Order: sequence, then C-alpha cells, then structure tokens
Amino acid sequence: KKIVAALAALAVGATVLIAPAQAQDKKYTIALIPGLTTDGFYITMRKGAQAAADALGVNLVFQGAPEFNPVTQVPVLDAVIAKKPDAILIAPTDKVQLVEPLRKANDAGIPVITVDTFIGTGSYQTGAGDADFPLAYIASDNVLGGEIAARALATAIGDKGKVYVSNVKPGISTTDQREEGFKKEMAKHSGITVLETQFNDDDANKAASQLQAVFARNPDLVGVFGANLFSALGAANGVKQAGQTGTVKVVAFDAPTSIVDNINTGLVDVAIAQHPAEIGYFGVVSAYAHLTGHSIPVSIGTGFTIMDKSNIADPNISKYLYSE
Ligand code: T6T
Repeated sequence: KKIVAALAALAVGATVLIAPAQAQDKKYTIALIPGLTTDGFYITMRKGAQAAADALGVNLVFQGAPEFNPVTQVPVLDAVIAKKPDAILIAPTDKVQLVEPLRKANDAGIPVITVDTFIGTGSYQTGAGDADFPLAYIASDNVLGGEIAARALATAIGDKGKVYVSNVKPGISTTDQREEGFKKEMAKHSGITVLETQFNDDDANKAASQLQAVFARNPDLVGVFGANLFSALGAANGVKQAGQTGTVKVVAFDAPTSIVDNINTGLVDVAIAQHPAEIGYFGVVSAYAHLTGHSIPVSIGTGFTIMDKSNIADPNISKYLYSE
C-alpha cells in the first residue's frame, strides 16, 4: 500500500514525499500523565509535548491527579490504560508503587516511557529486575543537580555552617537523587554540617513551618536546599517569616516565575531550572519514533539553567522560567 502511495505521490509532485508516510496512515494518541497537574514544571512539560505532537500530527492527551501521590495517580493511569492510547508517557510518583500499575499497561501492549521520574532503578531494557520494561527514561540528571545545588550553597555560606535539605518524601526517584547528589558533594566540605532532612509531602506551607522549627532548634542554621519547586518556595517563605532573608541562604531546585522576585530580593541565592519542555518534547518524539518503527535511546538526559541575581534579567536565561 505504501509503495503505491509513494508512487502516487511521485506522480503528483515531490513536496508530498516529505510528509511522513506513517502519519498519513494513522493518527497516534499519546497520553502524558504528569506527577500532578497543578505544578509549573509539568505545565511546561505539557507545552513541550504539545509542540512535538503538533509537529508530528499526534493527538496528545494530558491527564493527571491534582497532587503528587501514587494513591491518586494510579486511578488516573488505570483510566488512561482503559482508553488504549498508542503510548504512555508518565512521571511515576513512586519508584516502587507504580511498577505493577505500569506493568498492566505494558502487558496490554501499550509502550511505556517514563519522563522526569523513573521506576525501579531507572535502568530499562536490561533484562534485569522486574521494572526494566519501560522503553526509555527522559529526564534531568538529578544526582548532578543535587551536586550543583550543594556547590552553590557551599559558596553562598562561605563553606561553613549548618544546612539541611527540604525534601518531598522518600521513594521519588528525582528528589531522592537530588538529596543523594547534595550529600555526596557536601561530604567533601568539612566545614559544613548537613542536618536531618525534613520531608514536607510537596506542601510548601509545611516546608515553611519546618524551616522555622529547624531554625528554632539551630539558631546557627546558615542554609537550606529546597529539593523541588514546593520545597524551595516553602523553605524560602520560612526564611522570610523567620526574618532571616540573606542570613539563611536558600538554593532552590526548579524555577516558577515567583523565583524571580525571590532572587532579586536576595531571599533565594540560586535557582536550578530544569528544562521540562525539553523533556516533554523528546518524550513525544521518542514515543512517535518507536510507534513508527524506529529504535530509540533508552535514556535521554536534558539540561539545567542556573539562575541567580547576575543573570536572571537575561532573556536567554529567563526563558527557562516555568509556565503557570
Ligand atoms: O522538581 C519537579 C520534578 O522534577 C519532581 O519529580 C517533582 O517535583 C517537581 O515537579 C517540582 O514541583
């Protein structure tokens, strides 16, 4: 059939030949399930995914839960599987708890690609372990991100004093790896003590109260690393409420638009922006490539942009702020 179509195209003119043959045959539906729907990080990822979907003539479905929690994500996943999309892109909200729910998709013949977060160890297609079935993992290098955060915080505090990590909850691949990278780097800084991590369940208000409680117990606290958007915003608000702006240094992972004010007022020293649009774009491109018979890389690493007072006004930097 395709040969006949190609010959017909040749007969009517060369421009028709450039159109992807597969796209003419079938309109693919790719589902993107974010960690949660109301987070600038995933809203920006969706935009990148939509840009690729538009370019490829793919139907993109964005469906998620309002909070970052396997209990609310799994029913969304089940509903998506029931609709039999051609592929699923998902940011699993737990390394372990999403393995069996995602296996159902795989068993139903729906290719799975994880974006941002991974399941199991994140090594896919190895034949080892029970969570290697996703085709690919597309994300930031989160261990590296944690190391960058640690170096930035060490510089901000003059390489000495007490700091801690404000984190979401154990079991999330991204934030676990950021904490791992942060602690690995801080182990090289003998003047710095890393206090116990505070887990906030992705609740910025909780992260703010925790900052104040840690500061009350440790009046010599000099810094905090907020390991994701809500942890960082909350920790920064906690510093402000404690009247410690500029004294307790804040390094933030993620870059919502409100980070600009926080950087300009000196509340946040450095923000590490991920490139979620890039993750979404390459997620859709990878799924499409697989669906149209091409092999794809098992892992794609996307970039970071480091924002601080010296560069935040530069449009080549601020373009990486997340959408609302
Ligand atoms: O930091 C991102 C994402 O990478 C992480 O997996 C969960 O939190 C965010 O969505 C930010 O809120």
